[in-house]
Amino acid sequence: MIKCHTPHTLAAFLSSLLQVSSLQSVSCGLDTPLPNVVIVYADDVGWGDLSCYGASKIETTNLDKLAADGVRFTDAHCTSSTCTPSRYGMLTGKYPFREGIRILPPNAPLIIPQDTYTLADLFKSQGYSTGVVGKWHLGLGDGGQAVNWNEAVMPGPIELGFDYSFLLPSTNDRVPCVYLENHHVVNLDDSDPLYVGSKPEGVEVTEYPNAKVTPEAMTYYKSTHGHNDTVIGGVGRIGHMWGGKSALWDDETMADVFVEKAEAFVKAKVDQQQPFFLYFASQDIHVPRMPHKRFHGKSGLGYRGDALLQLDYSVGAIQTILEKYGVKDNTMVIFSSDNGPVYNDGYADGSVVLTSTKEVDQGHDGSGPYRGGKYQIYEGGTRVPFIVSWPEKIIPGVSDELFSQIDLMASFGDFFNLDLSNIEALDSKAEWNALLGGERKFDKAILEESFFYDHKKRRPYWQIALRVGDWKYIEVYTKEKFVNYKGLKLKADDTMLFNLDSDLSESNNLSSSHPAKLAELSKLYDELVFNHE
Ligand code: NG6
Ligand code: CA
Repeated sequence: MIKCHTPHTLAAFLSSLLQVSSLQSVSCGLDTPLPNVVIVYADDVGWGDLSCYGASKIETTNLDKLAADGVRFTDAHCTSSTCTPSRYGMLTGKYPFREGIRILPPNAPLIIPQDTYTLADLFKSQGYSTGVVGKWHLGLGDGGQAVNWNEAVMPGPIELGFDYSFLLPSTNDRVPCVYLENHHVVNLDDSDPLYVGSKPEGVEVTEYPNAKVTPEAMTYYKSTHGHNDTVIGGVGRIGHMWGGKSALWDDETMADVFVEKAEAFVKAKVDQQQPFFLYFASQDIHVPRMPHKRFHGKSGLGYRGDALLQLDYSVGAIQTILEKYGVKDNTMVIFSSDNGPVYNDGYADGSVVLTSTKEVDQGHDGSGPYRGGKYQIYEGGTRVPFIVSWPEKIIPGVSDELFSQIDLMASFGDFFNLDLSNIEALDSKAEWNALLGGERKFDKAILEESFFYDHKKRRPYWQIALRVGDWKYIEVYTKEKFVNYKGLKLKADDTMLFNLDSDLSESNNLSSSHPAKLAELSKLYDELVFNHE
């Protein structure tokens, strides 16, 4: 299905680099080996959470250094304001709303069909070794029946093009609280098998406290609404699990474990002289925020701030690893996040309560100047930190170009001279030049999506936004339409129109006062969302 127009020649490589605008000049050695690529994907980290993006209450030293040595994007986006959809979008190059992708429950099957072409497949086709370390949250198993965690757990990342995987299977607030290395749960003891969701009758395995029955078991901090099923490590989790005690992870060492696994992967590939693609998906700073004790109290911003420092540590550790094995200069490191910030997301960890427009904790505003955060369609939900470093090639700078994580797939395809035109519904645009800090080549339109369940009104809000330059057009759907969507031409219940140039905080809806702009964007929206081939 995927063809290489030409082999990856030096000429092709040079021409791809020459597309870079004068904004970013690059130099190219004659014996350039393929660059390694590391995507560091943070969880729930907002635009305003890093000091290089203007946060003044916290110092994210290593991320600041990465930004100072690379390109820091000010208008880059994840596809969605929640985790599973954003990860789906980045790894497949397809907008998640096309398949109705939502946050997955603990025991969900793999939501990316095995024959899907992924970012890992793309790198693998070019001779890279591919690895994923960290949070997965894209489901595991074939969906025909509940996953048997005591046998080979598949399909998963290995079946999607990754040669190696070391996973936190779902989220750190969901069971099962065990690591999965390739197809197997790590350190599982046969005499205490692991069950998730339900357990067979009459089986004797470790029983964990149920937070609803014994709330006093939540000794780390308390949790509420849905996060109070199984208590593991003194914290309530979403979903039920039994057994697998020897395999339980320790939240406070999770970041160190991921760094250790990343190091082993990098070392092995350098030893084998093979280029590598590593998708390093940190659990920080998703709830429950339980950083290692060495970070406790260090930020002055509570557990959330301390977890940010731990994330910053992980980024520094990865840089140190790349340096140690002599590959730092020719490794492209991309740092970003799967959605915007949230403070109180179910745990009484000292964070302030979510407000409808802004979340500010002790003067620290995780969405910076933007409105909203996680779960929301406003800029705070999807405009996230995005930093690209590649010491050998990139001249440091700041890019204000619109960029979406959806564009990573085709941009790398461009770099490798691949023809991706046959990939089903590929939304990805080949923006290699923009990725290196230059100008965007294709239209300046990207889509953003959010799905929010309003517990009070008991109905979901599903929203898709179109960004074109400074204009932002949003369609809002409610329950019936949400349920029926898929190939149907729907009329939204509501529309919004903002101009970010004059209204950064999206507070002035111009849909009545600017009918011509509204009609123009509505037409383009229909083309991109509904008439997409
Ligand atoms: C929500 C959880 C939230 C978080 C989120 C996933 C409730 C009430 N809320 O359903 O705590 O786990 O899912 O976050 O259960 S994400 O970053 O992985 O999308
Ligand atoms: Ca997230």
